[in-house]
Amino acid sequence: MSTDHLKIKIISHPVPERLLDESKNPKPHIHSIERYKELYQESIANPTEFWGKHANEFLHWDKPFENVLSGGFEHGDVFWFKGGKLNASYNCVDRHAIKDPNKVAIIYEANEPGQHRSITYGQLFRDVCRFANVLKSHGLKKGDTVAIYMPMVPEAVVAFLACTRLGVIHSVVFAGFSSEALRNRIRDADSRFVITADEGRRGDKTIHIKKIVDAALKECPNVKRVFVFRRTGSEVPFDSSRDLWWHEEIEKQRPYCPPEIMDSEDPLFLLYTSGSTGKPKGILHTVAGYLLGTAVTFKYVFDYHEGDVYGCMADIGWITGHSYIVYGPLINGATTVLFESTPIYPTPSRYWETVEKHKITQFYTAPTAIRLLRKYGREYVDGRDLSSLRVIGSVGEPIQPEAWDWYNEVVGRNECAVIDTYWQTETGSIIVTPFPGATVTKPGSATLPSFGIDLAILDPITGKELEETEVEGVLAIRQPWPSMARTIYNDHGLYLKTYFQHYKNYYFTGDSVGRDADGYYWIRGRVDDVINVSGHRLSTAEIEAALIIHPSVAEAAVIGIHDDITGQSVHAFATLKQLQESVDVKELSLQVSKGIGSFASPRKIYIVKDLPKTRSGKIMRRILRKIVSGESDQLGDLSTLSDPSSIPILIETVKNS
Ligand code: 6R9
Repeated sequence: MSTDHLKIKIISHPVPERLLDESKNPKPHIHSIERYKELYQESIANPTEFWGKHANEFLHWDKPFENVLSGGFEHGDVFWFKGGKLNASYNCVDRHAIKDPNKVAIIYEANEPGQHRSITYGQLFRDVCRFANVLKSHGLKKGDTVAIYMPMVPEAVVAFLACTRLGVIHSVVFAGFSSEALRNRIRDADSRFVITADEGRRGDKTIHIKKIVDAALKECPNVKRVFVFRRTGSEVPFDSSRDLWWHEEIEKQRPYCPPEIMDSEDPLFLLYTSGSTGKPKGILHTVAGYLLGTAVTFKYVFDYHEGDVYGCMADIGWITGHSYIVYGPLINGATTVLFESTPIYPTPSRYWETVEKHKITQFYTAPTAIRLLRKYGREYVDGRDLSSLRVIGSVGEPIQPEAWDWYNEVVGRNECAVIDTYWQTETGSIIVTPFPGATVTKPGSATLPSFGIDLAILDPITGKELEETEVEGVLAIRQPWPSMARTIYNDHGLYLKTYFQHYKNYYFTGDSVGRDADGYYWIRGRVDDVINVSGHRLSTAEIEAALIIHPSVAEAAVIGIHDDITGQSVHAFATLKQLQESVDVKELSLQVSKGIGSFASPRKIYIVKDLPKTRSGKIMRRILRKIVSGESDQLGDLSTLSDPSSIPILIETVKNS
């Protein structure tokens, strides 16, 4: 598929001058495209030297490693930093607490505005040690698994780090999953302990966390202990033979706990991904490689400098929260914001008030939030002092050029680097991204590979590598990188099959991609989101980008439906901006014809109130596909859906149109 039609409206953005003005800002670590290319070349041509050097610069080793890399994709036995020994919590906390105990580690922006507090590295150190001692006193030891089901409170971070201090593997379950989903994840990982809270608060909603845990545990006989952090103080069910209050337990413990010294390749954590079919996969990351990958990308991709205040709005229950709220920032000794609320509580200005109040320098969110705020309009952003911002980032989905432009102009005031960062739970850290001081950006493109990421575009059918610059295909990676997932928990066969057997000698991302004449990468969406109409290969993301240009459209989701003649036909769903009652669907069709070509214009357009989304904000096109195909009775696993009540309305709308 050619990208010619997009080039007309895509304007390249140079690095904002303000970022390169050393009288106003720190000099970017990667300050020119030449510097990027030099480091990138080095990282690909000589990964052993590149990563060996960085491993010594970014991590504290209790015993130095003997060998940088061994093993490979074929058997899935990649092994980084053999012989090395280290501890994650020591690296994230102790060394910074020793150097500067009063430096703020975490700014907790609580759900209710005005209720924020800061936790210094010194305090974090004591809290982590105390809670590690609690876990230890109940018999937890290296190699055990613990489920964490917590709201966005600093104690959640303490729980992560206390586990890693003991070499206990944490398996965080987003505190929005149902009891059934939680139960499946506890059982699959064989977690013996659960760390949770009484309740959570998000916007004007209360999440009955403890009740959900109790329901899940009815079918988890192996769980012996539940630690309950008191977040709201409401009365909750409490089984005194099993449950323990966090605050009572830590009182008993002293604030020092020696770190368990781990091997480089020991497991660090498990995180379940919400795969589109079948049961969720427990992605396993290991200590040294994961920490190094997140540390290096955090510093260079966000251009982190001492004194910055970094704010990632994701939830710690997702990989973005793990890598870029907790591990990446803390390894670097940064100040990281933990945001408990929603972008629209109590008003759609909440993000920007938070940026203003804490003088956030790097801000990281998802396209779904950007589209939502764009729908409310710029008056909620204007008037806020956002001058502290240097870098504004996006992750999770392709970002449509329209949303990118809005983010750049309204939030970034054309003075910030906009970084569209592409990566996955499995990659552990960012793999395609602009670098703030170096990369010319193009709205909608995640631009260029990160260090050590050896990208290839393959023909999806033949698996042959497409060597020319301007090609379309599926995205794969040629060489191992430190933060890649090492296995799927208890199913190494599935790991090999999913990532390494589709295309021999490559890691397969599952995403389709285009590369333009400048070598820039354009992520089109998951391979199962690609539509083929009469031999024209179309991406759902691209059609959606065209639809969202229409002034009435807030969000769009596009799917391919089987058609005997053309192979597939395009069906589109759209939600309208606030105060828009209706829209002429012919205009929307025209928008797609104009943007891409009439072959891409939807056979049918449904105007709906809400789109089905996962709790992390990804549109679930699989559900739309089933509904339109008349298979509403076979919607499959809905456990990751954020609002199941939207489904019957959707079915009705489709039926009536
Ligand atoms: C970090 C995260 C991974 C999938 C990935 C892709 C999509 C993420 C993107 C993007 C286009 C970006 N994705 N970032 N697509 N542009 N900047 O989201 O991990 O939840 O595992 O999702 O998300 O399809 O394959 P995860």
